[in-house]
Amino acid sequence: MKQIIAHIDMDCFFAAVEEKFNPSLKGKPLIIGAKPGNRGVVCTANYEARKFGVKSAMPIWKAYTLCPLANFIEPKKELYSKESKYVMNVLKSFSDKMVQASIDEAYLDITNLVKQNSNLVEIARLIKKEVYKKTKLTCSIGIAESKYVAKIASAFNKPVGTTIVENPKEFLSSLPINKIPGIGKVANKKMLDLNIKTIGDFAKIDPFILMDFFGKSIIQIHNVALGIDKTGIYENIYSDTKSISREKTFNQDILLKDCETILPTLAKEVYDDLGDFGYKTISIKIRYSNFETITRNFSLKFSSKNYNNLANQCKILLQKLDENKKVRLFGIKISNLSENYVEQSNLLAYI
Ligand code: TTP
Ligand code: MG
Repeated sequence: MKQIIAHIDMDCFFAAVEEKFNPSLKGKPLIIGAKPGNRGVVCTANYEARKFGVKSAMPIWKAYTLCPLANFIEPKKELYSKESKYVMNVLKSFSDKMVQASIDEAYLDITNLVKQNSNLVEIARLIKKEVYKKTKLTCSIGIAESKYVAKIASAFNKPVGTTIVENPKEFLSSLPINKIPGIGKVANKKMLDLNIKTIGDFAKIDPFILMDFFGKSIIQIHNVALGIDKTGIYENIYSDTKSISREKTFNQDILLKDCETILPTLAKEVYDDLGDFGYKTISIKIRYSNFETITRNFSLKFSSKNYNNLANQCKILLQKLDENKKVRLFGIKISNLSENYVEQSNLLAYI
């Protein structure tokens, strides 16, 4: 039997958790992020605030301009992580093949479940009902034979939506090209330069032409567009391109040497998102008070999954810069991620 994968993504997760613990916030625009008047960005907004054009990662001053009457709440990461664990536990109860992909999303291989109940709408309804019963939070679900198509599908009909994809090529064809996971800002711009606007446009292009522009890794992404991708929940076609990052904009510029104080917290947030991956490349980003922005990278010989390694390498990268310069933003990124990581210290032990 062919594999069936469900991608579950919580609806406006941080905002929904806030509403759960304070129901008086419901029904009105709610923005989680920095407080207006401070520097920083929107983490997320509830669906009422999104009607005003408020989006994740938007500067908070812009969100305030669009929706000044919204409630603004600073994020409570520990609370959201705790709620995330409850959600993931519910999802695990449906299938022992489950991979958490971020704080609010997971892939479930439901092939075995489908053997008992072939009604996919019913399965999705049961999952949503159980998540809500145990957490009082809602989610959206996409179901397909490929994890990437399932992910695109879960975002198709939000909130509380279910999208089942039987014909992936047809389903994807009219969607904008940047809906394919892995097509970020840079690739999207290149695609538009090539007059590729939709996933359907992309599917029609000869893969050999695409390789000239995007390299070999584009072939698997092209297979998603063609509707022939069958990537399972434990596989990853994006390990080269995937990265995890966090950055912090300071209310007042700080000295570069003071970035070391917040480094452990930022590194921990990045590390906590790593899930089953190991990282190879560590980068720091610094924006000085004059907006000059620099990045510095370091690549390990082997993948690591070690927090101290990450924090130490960031510190070393920071210490190479001019410690007396004023800094507006500090960011940490890990990339070159792989699921089959081997801890460097273990390898050395064998040599
Ligand atoms: P998402 O699942 O991307 O967004 P969401 O759950 O808020 O909304 P949707 O209904 O569209 O799924 O991200 C999950 C959480 O991650 C989100 O609630 C807040 C956090 N987040 C950030 O802090 N910064 C970001 O730029 C994004 C995209 C998310
Ligand atoms: Mg979500």
